[in-house]
Amino acid sequence: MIVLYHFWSSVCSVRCRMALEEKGVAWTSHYIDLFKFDQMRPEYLKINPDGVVPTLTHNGEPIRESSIINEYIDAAFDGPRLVPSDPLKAARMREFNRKCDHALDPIATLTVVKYILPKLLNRWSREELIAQASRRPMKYYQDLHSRAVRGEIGEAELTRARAELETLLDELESALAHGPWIVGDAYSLADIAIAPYMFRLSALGADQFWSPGRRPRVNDWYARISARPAFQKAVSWPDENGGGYEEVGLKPTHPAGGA
Ligand SMILES: N[C@@H](CCC(=O)N[C@@H](CS)C(=O)NCC(=O)O)C(=O)O
Repeated sequence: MIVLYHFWSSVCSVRCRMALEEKGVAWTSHYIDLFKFDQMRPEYLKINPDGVVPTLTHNGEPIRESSIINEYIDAAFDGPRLVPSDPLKAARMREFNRKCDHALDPIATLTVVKYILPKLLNRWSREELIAQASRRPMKYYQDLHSRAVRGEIGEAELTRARAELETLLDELESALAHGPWIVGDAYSLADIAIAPYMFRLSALGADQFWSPGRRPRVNDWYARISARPAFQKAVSWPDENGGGYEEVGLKPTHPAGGA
């Protein structure tokens, strides 16, 4: 029995849905609605004490951390290999994955201000959101959410977040000099690690980071990845609480036609 605890738009959840779909694994969805604070329910904290998504359970054993979950999915299940068999390429893949894991911070900073807070404010009062922020197990999310609700994340911080992502996208542009995918010829977990960020950036209207004239290799890579059925399926999971990105005036784009 394979269960993914996940949320429709969470970039880390999209990563794991992408890996499961690429491998053709049959899995069961357990939806954790971050906008209803399901992530802080005692029964979920038993399998994920940090109160974050995703978590994969396989025969009742929980596996946490999207990058680790994806390595597990690749090792444990049949289907196309997503970790290169060549040790050097596998090392390059893990280097890139680690950079992506660190870049969750600037993604979360942009996201909380431009997308999550507006959605939450349609459902909860500021007082309720401050109280919920203080209940979060991770200090990082306590601070991020309470500062967002108090309006303390200003333009300077958002500019710094965009600059960090520019650096990551420069590294992506360089990596793609060696082949169609990040570690060369083979599509791998490195491509899966960053693709959900790109989709999120497109929703935030930040897809000016890449275009045929600006980072052309990134632009072509994103067109290739957007055409993959596993990507399209992974980014199309519905907002089970309704409203989607459109509720707050955002519209993701990708060359395959949007999700
Ligand atoms: N390093 C973790 C990060 C997980 C994480 O931060 N997930 C976000 C969604 S992408 C979350 O659950 N946030 C909880 C919240 O906003 O309260 C992973 O890669 O799985």
